[in-house]
Amino acid sequence: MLIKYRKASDILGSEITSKTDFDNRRKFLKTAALAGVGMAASTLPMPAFAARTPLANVQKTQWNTASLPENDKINDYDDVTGYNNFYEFGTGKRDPYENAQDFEPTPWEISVEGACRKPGKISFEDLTKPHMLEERVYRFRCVEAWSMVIPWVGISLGDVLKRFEPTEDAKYVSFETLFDPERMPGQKRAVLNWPYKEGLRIDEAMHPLSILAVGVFGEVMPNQNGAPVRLMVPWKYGFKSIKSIVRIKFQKSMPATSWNESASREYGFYSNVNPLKSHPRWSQAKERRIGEIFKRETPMFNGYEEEVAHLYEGMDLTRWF
Ligand SMILES: Nc1nc2c(c(=O)[nH]1)N[C@H]1C(S)=C(S)[C@@H](COP(=O)(O)O)O[C@H]1N2
Ligand SMILES: [Mo]
Repeated sequence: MLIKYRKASDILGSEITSKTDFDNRRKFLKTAALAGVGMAASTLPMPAFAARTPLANVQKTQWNTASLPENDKINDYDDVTGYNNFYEFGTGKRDPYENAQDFEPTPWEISVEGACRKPGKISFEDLTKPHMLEERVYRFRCVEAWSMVIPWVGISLGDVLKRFEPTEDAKYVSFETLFDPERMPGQKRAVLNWPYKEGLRIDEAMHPLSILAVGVFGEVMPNQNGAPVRLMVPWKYGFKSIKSIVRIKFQKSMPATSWNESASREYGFYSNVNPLKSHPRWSQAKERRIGEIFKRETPMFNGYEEEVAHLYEGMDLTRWF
């Protein structure tokens, strides 16, 4: 058996419950929240939702569990899927879990445009079809100075991009999340310039660590984590890893990004994890691993320095933050 974190058969009997049970739980959670009952994410009951489906053909790679240092333990499933940032479903850490359950991520299409010879639309099924899915256990560092270790399932972003034959003009790649306020109710409030937008330099996008993630813990991506497909670039702050992608565009100029548009002094285009460059309102030198009490030091490029430092040779990373 390839995936050993959490088998579908373990989940089926014990946790998949009826819609009524689920609604009752949601009511309970709301009441508990109103009553100010504090609960750790990991003690909350899991709801039943369509996403608890195992993925087939997942292979382990050099980035699987075995490659992580002893002190980097995979976070609990309940933390990975219950403590999220996904403003399309609310700005609280618990909101995506609570509000994204009814989101329907199928059918799904991504439009690939711009400086490439073969632009077009690609369905989620076609996107993932020719690839063997890979498990990649990555450290994940949010700009808010918390972190987790997450076993993603994904495909190489570079392999996908090459299918569209980018041209010489493709210096950057931009990404956009679905814009549909009826399905993503957080978009009814102007907390960001919707749709959520992100971007990478083409060499960053083509780097073997960059993936399009379609699952976690060997299962189909839960809605709150960015179903059905999201970016995962582990040496950058978490907000670069845009969720629920519907558009990818090759372009000559540096793409606009939602967080940079909202606060350019705080969020630059590169957003590489850098303990030496403070956020204007807090230090980035340390982080709290979710599930731990004491802070850890944040490593340069989130610990992926050996793999990615060459991409930024000669650049002043305090200027290009
Ligand atoms: N579309 C979209 N993508 C997004 C976000 C968001 O609000 N909307 N939040 C980002 C931030 S700040 C983080 S830390 C990660 C969180 O990913 P996770 O919830 O799977 O841990 O998603 C990123 N991608
Ligand atoms: Mo974040």
